[in-house]
Amino acid sequence: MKLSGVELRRIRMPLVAPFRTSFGTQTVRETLLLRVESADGEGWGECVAMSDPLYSPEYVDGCADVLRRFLVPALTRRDRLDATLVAPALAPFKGHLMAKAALEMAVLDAELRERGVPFARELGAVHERVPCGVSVGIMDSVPELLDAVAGYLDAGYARIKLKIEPGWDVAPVRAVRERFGDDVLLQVDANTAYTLADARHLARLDPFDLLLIEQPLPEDDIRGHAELARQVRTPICLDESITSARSAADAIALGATSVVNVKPGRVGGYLEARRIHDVCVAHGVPVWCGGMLETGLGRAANVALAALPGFTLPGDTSASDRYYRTDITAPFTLADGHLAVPTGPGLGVEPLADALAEVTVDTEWVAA
Ligand code: OSB
Ligand code: MG
Repeated sequence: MKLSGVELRRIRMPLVAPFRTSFGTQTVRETLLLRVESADGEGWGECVAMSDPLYSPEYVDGCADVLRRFLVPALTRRDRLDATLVAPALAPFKGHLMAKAALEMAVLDAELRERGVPFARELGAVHERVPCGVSVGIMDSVPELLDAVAGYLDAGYARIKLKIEPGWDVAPVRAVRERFGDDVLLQVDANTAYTLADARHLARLDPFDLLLIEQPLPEDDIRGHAELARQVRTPICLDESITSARSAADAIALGATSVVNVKPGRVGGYLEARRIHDVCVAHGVPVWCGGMLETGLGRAANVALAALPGFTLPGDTSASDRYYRTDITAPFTLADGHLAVPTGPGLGVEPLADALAEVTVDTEWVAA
């Protein structure tokens, strides 16, 4: 295909409840959406960067800037583009993986719609539905947390992930185990809030039989994670540290991670995400699909990815109503703890014009 241009659309969606992690509290999701246009149709991409560079160096305004000035022009100047050519065309520009991922997602959606192929089939999915977990933010009190977890378990979520930080770790985990029992699939996510000096403290989570502890240490501390893995029984799972199939292979080889959180936005797109899946399967390392509070667009693609055979743990692929009162696509709803993998061409979902208009803050056309 030949792109005629790309629309950058900024939206703002209130979250149904504040979401607190070790890096801050969010009450609104500001998201950059991309719509690529060619003579044969269009495709949608969702950029997972947040308003502030707290999870990774990327942020919404920075993504819009690099897309408009460098990434979009590198694609619109090509006469014959397909999704496999996007990453190589953008490779000269360092970093900016979330901006690149959004652009590749939009081109892939456009291409697959044209070919009549669903995302899931293109990626190699083997399931029609995927079991879903939920990421539960840090709360002001343990009773408040227990109420939230009770609600999610009643809704049917197959796994609970508790956000933790120093001062909010052993006590909430113990309280959830005491109240809901040992059968609940339970894991924690520290978003880099600890150091190796906390190893003995983190070992106090060992008795609670957690599935994993996600990203306890800073993202560049691979060796620290390998050392920590020798000092605690809970499996270590890297999120922020894994930015490519190569970094996944390295972290596995070094013993820094025995489970991997795959987030397409963090690694430059769905095609690299699939390569990470393949590397992990080859090493016998289980993977699961992370989330970034996506709208229905990103959720559709994540659910397709989560249906690949190596995704053996429930993902942070929660239903639309866990995040938003009104999604911009038909809502993803939980049935028996699962979300259905979309079957239509491309993402298999589209923004609903009224819902999209309602949350749009700004649109900008970047012409070829
Ligand atoms: O670390 O997995 C994370 C949300 C925003 C940024 C980082 C993370 C998260 C979540 C929520 O844990 C995942 C989701 O439900 O989308
Ligand atoms: Mg995480």
